[in-house]
Amino acid sequence: MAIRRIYETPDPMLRQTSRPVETFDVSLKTLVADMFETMYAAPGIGLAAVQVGEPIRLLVIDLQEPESEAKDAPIVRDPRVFINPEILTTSDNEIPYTEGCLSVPEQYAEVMRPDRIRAKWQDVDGTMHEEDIDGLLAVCLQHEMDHLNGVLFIDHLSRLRRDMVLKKLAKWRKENGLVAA
Ligand code: GNR
Ligand code: NI
Repeated sequence: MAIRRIYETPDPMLRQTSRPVETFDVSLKTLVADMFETMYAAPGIGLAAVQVGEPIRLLVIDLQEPESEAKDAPIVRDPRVFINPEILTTSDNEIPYTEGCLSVPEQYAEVMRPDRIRAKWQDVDGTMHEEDIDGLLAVCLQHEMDHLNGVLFIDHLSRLRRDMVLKKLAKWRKENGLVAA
């Protein structure tokens, strides 16, 4: 297992359209394991393969919710793999959620998305699944599926709000010594 480098905006890697996964072999399973390790280390709740430089239609999600409301409740891991995912239907009702992205580090903004989707996808063995999805999983799956199409959450914002986020990102990178002054 290995932690992979996460590509960040404006790297053109993130703007590619990822290609379908055709071979469900052992190298795919290695990539999935690396993606979980990278996502947990970041930490994040989702990661698309293109974010680690593999433009294929694969994403992982783990909402990692606490077991109870109690402070210090153990985190329950629920790793989920989505390969060649497709959205079959979306609800008419859109809700706001404050999103972040490991490829737009430390920046957050409210995005509107349908609150329920019906999706189908394959798992690491190539088996098909179909499910109704809502809540945070629906938000995260739509965010990750955008990555497969070269779309970032900031693309859903008005030009003004997007420019504000990018300006704050540049400031954050400067303050953290991530770009030349
Ligand atoms: O870790 C992440 N948190 C998050 C919060 C709200 C909506 C979407 C996300 S996904 C993000 C990790 C990431 O960048 N996935 O592509
Ligand atoms: Ni993201």
